[in-house]
Amino acid sequence: MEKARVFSGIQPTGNIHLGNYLGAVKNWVESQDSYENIFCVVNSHAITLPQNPKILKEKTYDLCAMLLACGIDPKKSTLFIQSQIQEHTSLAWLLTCITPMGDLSRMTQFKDKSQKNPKSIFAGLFNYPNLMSADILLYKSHFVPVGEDQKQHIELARDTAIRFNRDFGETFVVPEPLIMKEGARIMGLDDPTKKMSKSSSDKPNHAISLIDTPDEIVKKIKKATTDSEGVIAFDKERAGVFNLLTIYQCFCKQDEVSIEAEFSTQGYGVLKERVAEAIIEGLRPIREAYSKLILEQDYLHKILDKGAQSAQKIATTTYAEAKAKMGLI
Ligand code: AQP
Repeated sequence: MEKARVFSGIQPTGNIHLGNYLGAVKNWVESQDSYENIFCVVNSHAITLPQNPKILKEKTYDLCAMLLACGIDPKKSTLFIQSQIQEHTSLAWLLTCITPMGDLSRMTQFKDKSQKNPKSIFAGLFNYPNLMSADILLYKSHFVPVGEDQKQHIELARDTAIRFNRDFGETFVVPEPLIMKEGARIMGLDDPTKKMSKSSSDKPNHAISLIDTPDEIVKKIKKATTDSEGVIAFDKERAGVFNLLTIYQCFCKQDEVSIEAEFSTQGYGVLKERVAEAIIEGLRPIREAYSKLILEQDYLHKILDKGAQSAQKIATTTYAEAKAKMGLI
């Protein structure tokens, strides 16, 4: 029986952090045997906000190496760079022409990012969800493993697929999000009411990067915001402690009851020590693999070329089908 197809992407903006890993990439790695997998470094999404071209190029390759270090296995998964397959932007245009402006203006990520960058609100940022729909629909993907913040965009991709199929004939698979129960929304350590985000990297204690050293991890976790209650429980109302416990749970894979029992007689000092230890041990193999892979540029380029070739075959066929259905010559 053919396996269902999974597609997901990650932007090469800033350093990949614990939220990206626990909310998305870890899920990609762990489910590689269950699906046909296509993973993409979405650099065309990155330019919806201003980027330094030289740094963007470097970060794109760094992120590819990091995904391999996290455990993306090129024998089981296709890994490629979005801008190498032109059909992503071509299909995005077709989808832009059937997406109501009202739907795009409801996207919370557009509202958040335009508020954060009031001087750089470009049309690309507004149209970002159509490029994301194109990424997913181009590969006729059944599932899209993402963090909770991307749920709204996947709903839009579903609506777009349904609209296209209705108006032009059955073409796209209507995709479904795959969102983890734990880790779907890791919050900022400095402000646990806001999601951990690459674009807040100017705040030194906001996020843990996958390449942080053990000392840096200990320091950041020590400074993480908690509260004055002193009770260690999975209580969503107490966002700081809840966030630390969630991170711990993602690494130790125990249920909430046993974790609460483990800490029932402990204070926040011990909680922070154990959370830091769990992160350091969980990220150690990734950091070690990354430090080797980043030196093997030929190997990296070979994998990316092979990935782009596989992706191109599917992209060419789907785009030709969609284009013809819309009457484009
Ligand atoms: N805090 C988070 N918790 C859980 N999952 C998260 N993801 C992002 N932040 C968290 C998931 O990571 C995947 C890749 O994200 P992305 O880089 O493509 O886009 P993003 O959501 O814009 O990531 P950032 O880190 O928050 O960057 P900026 O600062 O640009 O907004 C996605 O599956 C996402 O859900």
